[in-house]
Amino acid sequence: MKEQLANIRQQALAALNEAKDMADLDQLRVKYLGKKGELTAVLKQMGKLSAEERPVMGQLANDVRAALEQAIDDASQKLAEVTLAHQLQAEALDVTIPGTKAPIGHRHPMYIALDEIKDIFIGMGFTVLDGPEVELATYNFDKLNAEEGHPSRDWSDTFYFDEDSRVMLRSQTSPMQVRAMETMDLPIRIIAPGRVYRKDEVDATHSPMFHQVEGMVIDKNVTMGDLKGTLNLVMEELFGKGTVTRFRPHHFPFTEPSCEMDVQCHKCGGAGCPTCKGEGWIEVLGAGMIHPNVLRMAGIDPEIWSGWAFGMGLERTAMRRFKIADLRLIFENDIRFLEQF
Ligand code: 2NM
Repeated sequence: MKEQLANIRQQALAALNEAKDMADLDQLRVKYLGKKGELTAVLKQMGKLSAEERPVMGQLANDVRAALEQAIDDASQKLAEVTLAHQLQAEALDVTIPGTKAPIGHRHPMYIALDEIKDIFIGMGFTVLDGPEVELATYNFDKLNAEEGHPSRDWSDTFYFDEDSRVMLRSQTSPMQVRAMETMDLPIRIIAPGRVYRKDEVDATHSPMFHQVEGMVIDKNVTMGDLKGTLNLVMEELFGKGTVTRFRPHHFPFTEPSCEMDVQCHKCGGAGCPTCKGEGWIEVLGAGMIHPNVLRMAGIDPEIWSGWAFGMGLERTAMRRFKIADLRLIFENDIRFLEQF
């Protein structure tokens, strides 16, 4: 029996030395120390021993058990250390490696253009106004001298909310200019950018919702010369020094006289090319001297005060500024398009 115990001890220690992982260790623990293990099997034979031998063998068996338990503990600890060391190496984190950049968006090209326009006007002392997109026809038409029967008041052109054509989606931002005339102290220098709505079919140059920037100045002794000088400066800032412009007579109900403003084509210098459709000029805005009726309806005496106003399409301005060929690109928000700006 003594020999059996010595064998178990020797074999078990040798096997423990070979153990590769915790599963191996568990298997060995069961094999040698378990209820049906080899050491237990030997102990079961103790009954056959004499009374003198029994305590000696008992002691020896306990020594073997203690030695194996200790060896298993040691091996287990060593395995844990090795596993941890491997893990630490495998999962090492180098905090000095630059991180992966999160993709960051940027302003939409149309709002880049709008911010440029705002900066130009703010630099000249204008205030930027915001206002409602759902408007009263009174403010959108009547107070702007567009009488009943004016073509733009037609149901085929305007989004109305009610049968009586009283409430509508604004078709221009001028109602805000009227509100400014009614509420602000004179003199006034404002611009009014924002969304406007017209019943147009979508194509390369039209959309039922688009953006406008309108603006106006009301002061004493304001003339058409102020209108031309100011707008010329704006175009130079927007399209570059030396930008050539021209003003053509036009008609709007809310201004008299009225005009449209062109800039000479930056591509061909006025000779005519695809960009300007062979014209040599590109239309940029409408403008004029605010009609005395409009001033009077807003409670401003046209004998004392005068003013000029303009309105320009923001999409078209952004398209010119960034050489965008199709209006629909502005609204589709395709990342591949937006990333270019
Ligand atoms: C345009 C063209 C010409 C305009 C006039 C006014 C107001 F309220 F002062 F009368 N606001 N906007 C105006 C003038 C708008 O858009 C093409």
